[in-house]
Amino acid sequence: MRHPLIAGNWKMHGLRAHAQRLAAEVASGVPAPQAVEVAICPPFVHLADAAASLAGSAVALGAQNVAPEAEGAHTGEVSAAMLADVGCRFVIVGHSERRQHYGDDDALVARRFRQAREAGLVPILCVGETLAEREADATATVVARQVDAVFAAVGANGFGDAVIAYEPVWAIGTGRTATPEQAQTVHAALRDRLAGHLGEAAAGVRLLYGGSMKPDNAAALLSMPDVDGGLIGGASLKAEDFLAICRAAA
Ligand code: 3PY
Repeated sequence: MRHPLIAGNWKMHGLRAHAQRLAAEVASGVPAPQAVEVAICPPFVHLADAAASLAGSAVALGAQNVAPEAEGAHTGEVSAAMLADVGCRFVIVGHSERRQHYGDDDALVARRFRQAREAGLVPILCVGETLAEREADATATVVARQVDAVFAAVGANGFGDAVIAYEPVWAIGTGRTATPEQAQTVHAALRDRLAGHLGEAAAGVRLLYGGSMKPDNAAALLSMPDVDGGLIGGASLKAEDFLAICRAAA
């Protein structure tokens, strides 16, 4: 039985007061932790404030990215150890916005993943195809390549309790959402691919759907057998919407 996970990806939104308030509202409204695990991923500068607002609650903290190196002369980067030190449990790696706009290729994403694991963080590895790739019938090949790159870097033992988020690029920030059946097809393909690397342990890996999950489509997506939660963009910025999705997963 996989424990559902709902993680909010706040992206680059909100100032300090908003982050403090939103984290506190989420903390006070979450369903029982046995029913669903909930995490929020604020921008780096808000992590310490969010950690304070979440203190004593069951909501976990995550970051949106991590440096591919452990430490050193890397101006502007934030290390995995720093994230763990500020209270993070999760970190998103390879979000499509980073792959598309900041040069995060498969090799770089794998290095970020490795740093996260070495610091004891749980990576949320994002994979997904562009519209052109979907139309060329290449979805399964693309997500398999993105997953394989991580296993090539860390091996089966290095995967640990990492989570995978399937985020079709054509559904990110566009308001378009994969249908529950489209999501299930890709999640099942992902689980098969994971089985090639992990054997039976693939059945325990949590596969999140990301890409415009909202209160009105969450229940249908989460009803699919291989959809174990969600990575939530815009709808994670309003406590009411985010908590409605958490309840749908509980
Ligand atoms: C979205 O829902 O737009 C996301 O990118 C979630 O990470």
